[in-house]
Amino acid sequence: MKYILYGENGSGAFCVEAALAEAGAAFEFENIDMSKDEQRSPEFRVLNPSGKVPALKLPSGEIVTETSALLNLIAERHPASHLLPAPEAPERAQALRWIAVMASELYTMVEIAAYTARFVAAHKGAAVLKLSAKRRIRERMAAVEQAVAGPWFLSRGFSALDIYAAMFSRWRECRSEGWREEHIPQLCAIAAALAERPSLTAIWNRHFPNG
Ligand SMILES: N[C@@H](CCC(=O)N[C@@H](CS)C(=O)NCC(=O)O)C(=O)O
Repeated sequence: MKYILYGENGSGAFCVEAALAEAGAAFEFENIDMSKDEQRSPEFRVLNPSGKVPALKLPSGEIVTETSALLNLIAERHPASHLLPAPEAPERAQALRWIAVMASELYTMVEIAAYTARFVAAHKGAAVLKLSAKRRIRERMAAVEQAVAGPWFLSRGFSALDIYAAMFSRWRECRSEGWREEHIPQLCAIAAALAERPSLTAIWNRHFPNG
């Protein structure tokens, strides 16, 4: 029995696919074309009423959404992968903390930056809101950078936090004018290390062909 991951290359589906690959889990990737708004179609909303990717169908047939929940779930169901520190292990609390920060403080802001018209009509300052959201994303990414132990996010080594944080660092909001090289160099180094990781190279290149 396989997992089925619904998503698109370059989207939040990356972190779930990377976690599944690290866990050695069998899965299929089902493309949801966001350029055609397929994530908001009635068919897809049966899987995720929020109209967003990723969604994961578990081998049991149950659907789970939300990247933070999915990273936790995959780590829990595949403990040998050590994607997260075990309960009671050092750094467990900080791992949960920073996953929650990225899911709640960063990811929600990405929707405002990417789909500003959902929040304010164009003539009511959409450009200003977009810029403010982008600025907040960058401030928050810089705070995430400060939490990185180096060379990986956690001092114990590679974890799901590297996958999650590196994904945000590749998105449009962090991409211009050499900003990320200057302000989030440790996250850039983590992204480069993920691209070199044998279990992730092909997945990384498919999702982030421009690095
Ligand atoms: N809270 C969700 C956010 C998911 C999300 O915003 N996904 C984006 C793609 S990266 C999406 O589907 N956007 C399309 C839309 O909002 O219409 C999660 O953590 O999974």
